[in-house]
Amino acid sequence: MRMLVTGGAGFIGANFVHYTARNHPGYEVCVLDALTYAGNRESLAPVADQVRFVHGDICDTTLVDRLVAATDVVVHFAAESHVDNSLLDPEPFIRTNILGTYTILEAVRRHDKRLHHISTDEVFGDLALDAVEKFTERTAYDPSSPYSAAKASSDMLVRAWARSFGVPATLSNCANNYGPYQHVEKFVPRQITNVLVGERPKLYGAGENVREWTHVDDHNEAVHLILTKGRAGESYLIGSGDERSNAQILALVLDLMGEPADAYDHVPDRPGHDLRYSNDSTKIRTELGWQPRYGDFRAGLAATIDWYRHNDWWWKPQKDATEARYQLLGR
Ligand code: NAD
Ligand code: TDX
Repeated sequence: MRMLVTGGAGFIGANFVHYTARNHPGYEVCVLDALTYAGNRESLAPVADQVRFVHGDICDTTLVDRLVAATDVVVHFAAESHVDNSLLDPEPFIRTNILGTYTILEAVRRHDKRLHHISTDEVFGDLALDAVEKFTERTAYDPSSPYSAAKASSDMLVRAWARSFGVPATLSNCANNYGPYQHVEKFVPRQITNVLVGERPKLYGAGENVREWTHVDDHNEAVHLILTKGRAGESYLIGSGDERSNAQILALVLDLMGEPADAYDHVPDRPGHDLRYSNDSTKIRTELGWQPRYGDFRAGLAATIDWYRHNDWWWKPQKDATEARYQLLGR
């Protein structure tokens, strides 16, 4: 199996490449990544001798065409992924998430290749805190931010190319991920690394917003199942079922790191802040037999804290620039 992984130097993509090298050592993996501020080649260092790395842009039609022609399957992670950045400057989100996905789709159409497109539960908008219903594969798209609108657009393109051109594509919409190699701009690593550098963690608004936390390896195991057993043209929602408010997560981080429970700051809320995400993942559980292995969130979070504690060489170079961006946003 030859596999082209876009965005393989990012958080989930790099963990996917590690997972693939561990569990499918016979696969030939090629990573295509533009190494934006979010990409880090060091994340692939442990598997460098098993992976071919191409430094390039998914909007580069000629390059993408050549790489897609030489693969069996494309797993498409590359994206601009951070909501707060999309509020500061939406342009790269439109370019990479929409035009980049279009470029991939045209290449897989020309060469008749299998595509799996990685998406997010944010395309569905949000739920009330007390809502009984969850997102399902049939929930209407209702994105809130430039990030989620651009991801929703990319999903729509994938669906259209599958239906109109018969492109053998699948999609997945996963809930919030946590684990090693996540950029320090994201909620969990930002708070852990703030504690590690002696800064106070930052909670948006009252901290009542709820996310469904899924370990990155559980996400990537689901992606592998979809690649081998998923049905072309279908979408699959992925989520652990473990919902927690931001305030609860922060309390756990502080507790696990031996900090007082009130050792954090409230900062102004994110405009348009989605209240709650919650995925009904019955379809992937029943059709493909997926179930999360990281059932104990506290243990998974403790291991993640441990990883950041022991790998400051990986995240320290990004910390100051990240906090400078947050200063511009007042958060
Ligand atoms: P990330 O920001 O950590 O990594 C994105 C990677 O894409 C980086 O390596 C970056 O260099 C690369 N990239 C960006 N623009 C590119 C371009 N034009 N050409 C080539 N490479 C480019 O993101 P992540 O958190 O790993 O997310 C990966 C995917 O998973 C995204 O599609 C995201 O929407 C989706 N997703 C993320 C989460 C989450 O919790 N992080 C949850 C659900 C879905
Ligand atoms: O410092 C912070 N304080 C805070 O309270 C940060 C960075 C975030 N937050 C809040 C905002 C959210 O309610 O924490 C929650 C999680 O924030 P993010 O890590 O920015 O994630 P989110 O906006 O939920 O989006 C994530 O999950 C879905 C990923 O970044 C997306 O790529 C994915 O699609």
